[in-house]
Amino acid sequence: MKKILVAGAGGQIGTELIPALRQIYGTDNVVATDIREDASQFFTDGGPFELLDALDGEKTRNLIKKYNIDTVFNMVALLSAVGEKNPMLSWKVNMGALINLLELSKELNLSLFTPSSIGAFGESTPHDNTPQDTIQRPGSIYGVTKVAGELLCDYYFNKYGVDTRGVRLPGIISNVALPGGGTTDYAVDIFYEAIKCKKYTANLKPGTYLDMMYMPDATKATVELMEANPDKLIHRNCFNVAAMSFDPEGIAMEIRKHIPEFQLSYEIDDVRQAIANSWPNKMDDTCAREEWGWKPDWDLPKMTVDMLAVLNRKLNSCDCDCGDAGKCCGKNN
Ligand code: AKB
Repeated sequence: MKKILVAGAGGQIGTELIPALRQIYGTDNVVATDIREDASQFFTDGGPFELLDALDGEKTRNLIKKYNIDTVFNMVALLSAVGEKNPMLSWKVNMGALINLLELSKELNLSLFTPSSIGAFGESTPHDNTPQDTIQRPGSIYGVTKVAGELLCDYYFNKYGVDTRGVRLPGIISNVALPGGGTTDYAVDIFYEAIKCKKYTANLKPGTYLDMMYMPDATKATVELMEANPDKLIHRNCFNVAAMSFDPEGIAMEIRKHIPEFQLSYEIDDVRQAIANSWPNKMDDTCAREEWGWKPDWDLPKMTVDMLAVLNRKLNSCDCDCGDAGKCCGKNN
């Protein structure tokens, strides 16, 4: 049985990865860690939670030893839009956590999962059916850290034999914790506003197609890659994984099938739009399918039905203003 530590467990993905991992490997075998004390509110099953700044190598080493950890999931990251507000902090956090965890993985023989992102691609990348191995010249600092991270993880595997693995995640849509500071955040927010206010103002233009994925598929990709037979992995850092691709009009049309009066308007965020323009419309994930059997379970129609059902229940007890429904009701309540 794996003994797992998740760094950055209080983020959008970590909050759902922890329960998924605990269901598979046992509650006591998965240690949730986060720099924020209030992150512990997400984990109410009695499993271990530790306060940890993943940039603190000494404390991370102590926790890894204390819990006999053999596998680490590194979910620490400042996302793309917030990274543009403070590029130095983005570099410090994203690279600092990774290099600490790589060094500890080398020293203590750990397996290490680190997600990359569609953000690892840039303007000169082919945008349609973006290949696994292609040009990666991102224009955002987030993208720069993701490419550097992919290269570092491969370096540690090739030079030291560290078992590093990762996927290039699309925008992740979930009904538990909200994303914070990403370019694809609108695709979560739109559901809260559609239910609460029957209208939404998108910050990306119509025609801005991006890869997206429902959270259950993101946790499935993460777990399945870490369980994959290493002999079959030609690539390691990182695999394209795709599930669906849509623009703001596409998701609005899908929501309208359930809320016919839903209205979409636009107020473009120039920083997010520039980032989104440089990202793929849709990635080719053939290598993930061939090397470890990746296959998504959720497409846009199926996800929309589930998101609306779950959020309808959640928002029933939540009194919020239009334009703020996501932030106000988006907690784990
Ligand atoms: C972001 O928008 O920054 C993230 C991502 C696609 O990596 N959701």
